[in-house]
Amino acid sequence: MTRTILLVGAPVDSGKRGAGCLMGPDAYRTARLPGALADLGHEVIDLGNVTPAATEAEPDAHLHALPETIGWTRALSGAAEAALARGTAIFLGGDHALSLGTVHGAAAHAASSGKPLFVLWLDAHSDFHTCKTTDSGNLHGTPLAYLTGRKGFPGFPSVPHPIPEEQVAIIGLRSVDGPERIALEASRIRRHDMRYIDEHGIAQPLTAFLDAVAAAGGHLHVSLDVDFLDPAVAPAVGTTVPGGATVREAHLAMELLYDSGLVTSMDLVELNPMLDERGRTAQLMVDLAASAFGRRVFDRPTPRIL
Ligand code: HAR
Ligand code: MN
Ligand code: MN
Ligand code: MN
Repeated sequence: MTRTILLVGAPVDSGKRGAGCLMGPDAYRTARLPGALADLGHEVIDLGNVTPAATEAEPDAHLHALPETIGWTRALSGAAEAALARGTAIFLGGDHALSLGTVHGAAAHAASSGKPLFVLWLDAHSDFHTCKTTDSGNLHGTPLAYLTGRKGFPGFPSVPHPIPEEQVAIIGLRSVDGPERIALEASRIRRHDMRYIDEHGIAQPLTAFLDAVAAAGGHLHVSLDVDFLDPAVAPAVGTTVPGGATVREAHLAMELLYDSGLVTSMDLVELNPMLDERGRTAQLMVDLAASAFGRRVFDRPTPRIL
């Protein structure tokens, strides 16, 4: 199935202290994401980069760059809703704080289409802190709490369409803070840590989730954090955790997503090109996106000799 794919640059770098994710959108363009998708027959429209909305929010002593992140949330929600009205949206991050906005907008789009929105979070982390529970003060660790409607986000846009917890699945977990663990265990969020993947493979929990999305006739937003991957294959991220997904586990997840035909939007987050090695992480993320939109394993191009 060929689609109209809108690329939306989201150079968000306010969600944590180490800078560099603002270069992510251009790294994806340089690694030829638009061409890779066009090679698969899709119509690809690069909408360029979003800029944060102006905000009157006050800085907070504990929360890093709060006003900037609120401004991004507002701008990206609108950009996501507008892009989704035209086709399938891929958001080129930027750190994971961008999902505060993109999923907020995707939820509005789904609601206006009369469809339930499901969210697949491929991440080492659960990103389930509120502004009150975060120890680091880094807002990239909060989007799933915000989007599921938890309290504790003063100054942020209200969440008129919270994602019901049972419509969220996190796969790849191996670093969860104490308050997140308590909140997760009290929630109906579906979650599979790396031990579960080791024992059962990635296809089983993912297929079960996709079956639920299909049965509900839902839209599906996928949020792919670079640190879902093992740092040995994806070093360009500030929050590496050993023991992540292999190259093939990640590709299989993308291939199953493509086969499902369910993906309506996707975030590519946390790529920090400052930390990359000869662009290999950017290239892997581009290859994963290509798999998610139809590239088959035996169709992979022969790697170029650098
Ligand atoms: N839980 C930690 C914190 O809140 C680390 C969060 C890291 N988040 C991301 N995205 N890199 O998953 O600071
Ligand atoms: Mn739609
Ligand atoms: Mn994350
Ligand atoms: Mn993460």
